[in-house]
Amino acid sequence: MNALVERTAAELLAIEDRWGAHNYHPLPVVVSRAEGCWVYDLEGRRYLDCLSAYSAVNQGHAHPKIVAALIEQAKKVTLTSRAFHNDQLPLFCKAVAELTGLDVVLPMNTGAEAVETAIKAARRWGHDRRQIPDGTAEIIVCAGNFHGRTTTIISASSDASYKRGFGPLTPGFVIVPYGDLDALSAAITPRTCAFLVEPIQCEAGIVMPPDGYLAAAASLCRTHNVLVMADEIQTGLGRTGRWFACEHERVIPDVYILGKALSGGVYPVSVVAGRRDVMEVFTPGSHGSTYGGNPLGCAVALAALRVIADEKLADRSATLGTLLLDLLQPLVRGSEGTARQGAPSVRAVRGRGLLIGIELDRPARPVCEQLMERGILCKETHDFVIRLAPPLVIDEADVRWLAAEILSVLG
Ligand code: IF1
Repeated sequence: MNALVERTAAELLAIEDRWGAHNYHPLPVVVSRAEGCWVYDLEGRRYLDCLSAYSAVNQGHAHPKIVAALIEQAKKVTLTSRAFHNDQLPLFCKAVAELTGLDVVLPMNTGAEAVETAIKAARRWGHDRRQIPDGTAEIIVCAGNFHGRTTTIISASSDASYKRGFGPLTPGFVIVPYGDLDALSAAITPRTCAFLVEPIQCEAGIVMPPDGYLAAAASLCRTHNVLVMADEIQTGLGRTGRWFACEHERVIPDVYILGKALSGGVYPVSVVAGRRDVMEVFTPGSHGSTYGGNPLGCAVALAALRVIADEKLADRSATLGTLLLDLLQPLVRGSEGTARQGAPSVRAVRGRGLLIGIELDRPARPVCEQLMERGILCKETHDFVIRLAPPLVIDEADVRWLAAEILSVLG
């Protein structure tokens, strides 16, 4: 029990294996320190972080301005509950509303909680504003979606491994193929209250819908008075080269769901931002969370948003993402009309901004292990795709080094 005893990585792995639940299969690296794009293991080896905690650390690890905000606010007040007001929440709500172009903001903590909040908002809006009988509202979601791990959210998943044995599940979700406008159109009924969608499906393997899909889906939904709820928990806040991935198609959804980088990886903060008529369905006593909107989280999030703006991280993501995609082109067979051979195992390289997937014809895990040996941490998604999503503060030299290492491992 003596915390002062220094443990080796092998000892820590053994302790975690014995005492921790086995709901993950992490790479065998034990991180004990991180700064910017780099994480350090117990022996002081450094690795380029190409996961960024699933895009929570867009601003880079331990960003000094975000950490300073955390420390300053922690010395003042950390938690009041919503039974009282605090002096950070109003400014945070205003900042998120102005950023998203939406009217009203409801803070929660984790992504899944924010998605749950959006689901409740959509159903009650359907009931109160569209006279959909209580208990019959439908929300359309896409095959391959990932919106979180709660019992209701996994009910909307098309992935059996997320659901097995966890029933009874929550009814009211209709699954359509991602990127298929006709299927969406056919699925809309008088009971449909909302369409919940990721502008790019990350967990599915950085899957991008056909150009124009999001805009056309949004206009279809508008025609039928169905809410568009964009889950930008992973794609938002600069990751794809814009503040929000919806902007690539000039879509402003009725509801934005944000989390992860909203606090730069420092402290969990999520929000639902929505149109006034949607968010007004929440009246006192109908929804809440002990930690939601706490002053510590709000101060951290305000600083985290300021960093994205001040350091122009969305632009940086666009520029460096384009560079990285270009540098990876030799992996792609016959690209740009050339007779290029490509890398034998690579099926496709795709992405937007610094959110890039390399799809292989074989399991990606061994490649991730090889990259780890070379000082690069990335994580496979859905077995065959390597996800590259470094912090947006990465510099050009490191992008070039990363590309060279990947070419050398896969080439
Ligand atoms: C894990 C995946 C990524 C999300 C979107 C909601 C949530 C997430 C679009 C829920 C969370 C995380 C959770 C994390 C792994 C990760 C993930 F592989 F599982 F799918 F990023 F791609 N909407 N995504 O991506 O947010 O409640 O976790 O705060 O370990 O499960 P959360």
